[in-house]
Amino acid sequence: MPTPTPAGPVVPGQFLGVKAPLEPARFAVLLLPFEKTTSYRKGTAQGPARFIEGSLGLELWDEELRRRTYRAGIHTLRLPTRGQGAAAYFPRVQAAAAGLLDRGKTVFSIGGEHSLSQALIPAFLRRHPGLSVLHFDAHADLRPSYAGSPFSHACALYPASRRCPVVQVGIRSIGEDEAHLVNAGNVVTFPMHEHRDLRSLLPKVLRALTDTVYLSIDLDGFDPSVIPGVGTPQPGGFSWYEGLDILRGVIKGKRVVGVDVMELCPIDGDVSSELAAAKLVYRLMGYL
Ligand SMILES: [Mn+2]
Repeated sequence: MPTPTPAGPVVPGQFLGVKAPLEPARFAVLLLPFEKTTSYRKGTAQGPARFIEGSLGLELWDEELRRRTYRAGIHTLRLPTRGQGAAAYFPRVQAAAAGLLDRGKTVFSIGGEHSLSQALIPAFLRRHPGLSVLHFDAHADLRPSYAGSPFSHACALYPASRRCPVVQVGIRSIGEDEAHLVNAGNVVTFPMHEHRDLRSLLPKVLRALTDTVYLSIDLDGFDPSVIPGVGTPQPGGFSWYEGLDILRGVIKGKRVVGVDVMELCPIDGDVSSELAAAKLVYRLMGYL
């Protein structure tokens, strides 16, 4: 466990163990423990709680950025599901995100399953009509519906792809039934096997995005050797530093207005995934 911090003693349930009031915090961490449609490994409902536990293992001083990012203020909120399905829970998610946006917060939403992005992205689109989405994922997630549900994790980006540009990186699993939606319409897809050279990938990604960007990160975009605790792992993902290079490049080159980090599915006895997820969020806050 970390020692008491300059901000005070470790506060359970708070990102990094540091409590900050909503005002004047720069960042909001919105915990969304929603899981209804997982199709392979189950357990992402535990993702947000384990993400918070993982964050307690981090140093508050960011060794790469050489600063204490938490001093900008990070307020942690959770939105319990009360057993609700997507039809009832997603409007609450959208309203929560919109309320935080109205207060000028930079919102990091933590899942939970990736279909939550269907509730989040519209809140950002309403506020930023020129928005585009960087979709970091192993899976294309473009199916209009899957296993009988349009709210499936396998459909996470379909609604956004009908409304705004969606740029996909890390992709290495595409269903035959969604292949016609890849690199079509608003969607620009950079399949992993064709884009192994990151130095040439980043400029292409920046060209495909608009100026204002929402980051939708499925942790399985990283290689399972980096983050094994995901619902549907796929080999051949980004290394830790490759992933950071892409995300840092987009944050530096664009105006990133919101981030979601989805599909953390903890493995009992292995804290590496939740620690990596928490470190990713803290590092992205630092880049911002
Ligand atoms: Mn995925």
